[in-house]
Amino acid sequence: MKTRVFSGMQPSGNLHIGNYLGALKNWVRIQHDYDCIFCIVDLHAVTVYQEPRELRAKIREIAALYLAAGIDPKVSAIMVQSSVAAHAELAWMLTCVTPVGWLERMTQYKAKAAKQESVGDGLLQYPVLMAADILLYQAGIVPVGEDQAQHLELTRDIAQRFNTLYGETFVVPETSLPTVGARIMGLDDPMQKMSKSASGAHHAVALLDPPDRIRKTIMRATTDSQPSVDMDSAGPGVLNLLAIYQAFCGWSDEQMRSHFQGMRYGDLKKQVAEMVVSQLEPFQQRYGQIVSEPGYLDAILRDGAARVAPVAEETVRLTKERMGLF
Ligand code: AQP
Repeated sequence: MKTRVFSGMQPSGNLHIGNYLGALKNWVRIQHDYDCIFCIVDLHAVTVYQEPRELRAKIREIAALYLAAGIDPKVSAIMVQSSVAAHAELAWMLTCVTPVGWLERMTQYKAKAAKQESVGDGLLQYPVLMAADILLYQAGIVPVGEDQAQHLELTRDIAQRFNTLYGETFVVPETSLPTVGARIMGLDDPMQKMSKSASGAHHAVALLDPPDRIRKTIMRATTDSQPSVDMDSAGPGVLNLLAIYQAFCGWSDEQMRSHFQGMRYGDLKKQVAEMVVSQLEPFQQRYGQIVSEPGYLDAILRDGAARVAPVAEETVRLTKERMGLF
């Protein structure tokens, strides 16, 4: 039997090249080797306010982006988190074995809570829901970007704590990070990770940005005071541009060095921009075809939910039995 893989993205804001290089590209690569479930985690998105009509549209947009990237719905299940009620049910059971101190230590919680006047409980509970998403399907591998590694560690801790308290119930999952592109940084500020919720106009390249905008954003990227690339002393902005190029084209470190060493920053940016444009153009064409077929996406999402629901229900049944619930 193939090892199960679970991963997801929040339908909050526009997916960017960080989401693609950190996670989605990896999903496409491994989908034939594992039993994959790729989720649109809408219950996570509502940990901060989402305008309902926009959220409904975003869920379908993310599904179309998964397909455009190359996820094959005949091979992998694509589903929406809120369409399988067991996610929320298991989350409650796991909440009851999770010390609040574990959640308060999460760096993403601290960063997001610091930006809000009144912090919703959902923001604190977010990693428990994420643990439920993964443990519900007894996933062995979770391919994510580096920003989610801490949440994955917490998932492992929650699974181990539950297994110790109630007996072997959950597979303890492994994190899978890409070797290049695990943490793409903001183009306007290479000390911050590229993020959907960041506000800067030239912070990120969104997967659906038109070529002109992609070029403009990359040409404005923050670098440093040196004139040209020195692979041994490059600052974070230049390293970020090189990482984007390498993650898209798959070159080795040696190929990168022999191509870019000594190149002027203006030329580096032009080459990165053309690489991103050329990779996203066919992707955007496929996206256009997918969204032009009425009913296609909803049918895929219904099918995905129907495929995974029996696994989820069995895990909830087992968890309830272990806990002595009715
Ligand atoms: N900058 C990044 N570099 C590499 N991988 C990244 N991921 C996110 N940002 C980067 C990976 O993308 C997947 C989906 O992320 P998410 O939708 O769960 O949200 P997130 O991790 O919180 O990403 P964002 O873009 O920063 O969204 P907001 O601003 O809404 O919080 C995950 O696998 C993540 O690791």
